[in-house]
Amino acid sequence: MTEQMKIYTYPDPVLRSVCKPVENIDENIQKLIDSMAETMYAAPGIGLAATQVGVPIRLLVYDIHEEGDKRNLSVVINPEIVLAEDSIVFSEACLSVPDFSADVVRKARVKVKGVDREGNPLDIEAEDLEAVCLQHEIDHLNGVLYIDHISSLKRSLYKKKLKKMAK
Ligand code: GNR
Ligand code: NI
Repeated sequence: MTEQMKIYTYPDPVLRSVCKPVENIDENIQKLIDSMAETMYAAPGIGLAATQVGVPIRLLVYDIHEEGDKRNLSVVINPEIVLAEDSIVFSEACLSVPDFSADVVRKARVKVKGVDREGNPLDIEAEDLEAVCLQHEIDHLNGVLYIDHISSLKRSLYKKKLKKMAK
């Protein structure tokens, strides 16, 4: 049985955690992966980092296919970007930064190493949306949000919007 988890939102300090590597892929990690997947699909979102559900460890899940029968969960434990090339501008959103989106400059292609949920080594070559998603999620594991990559003017617009919504 799995349960959905709470997604922490900006400016919660947990989102600024620099996450620790996963050392043992045990039963608790398997449960966490299942709960994160359920939380991501329910949101709905195309990716989720453990930080966002308040667990500061280097684990992310993603699935860039939005259509039902194409969906295929990817799990990356201890991800590392080993190659990144060319630039892409992508309009990003984040489950932890509600009611906002903005263009971010990212790498268009990345190679990411890590391990899967069985502990097998992973070597992912990604481009476009998948590359953007991986960079966005790996940023989360380092306590970085996409709004850190936008202009301070746009960021202050978002902060104003949050204040208004809180009233
Ligand atoms: O669901 C999400 N969509 C998205 C769109 C553009 C760029 C990045 C993302 S990731 C986001 C889910 C999320 O917040 N993951 O951390
Ligand atoms: Ni996000």
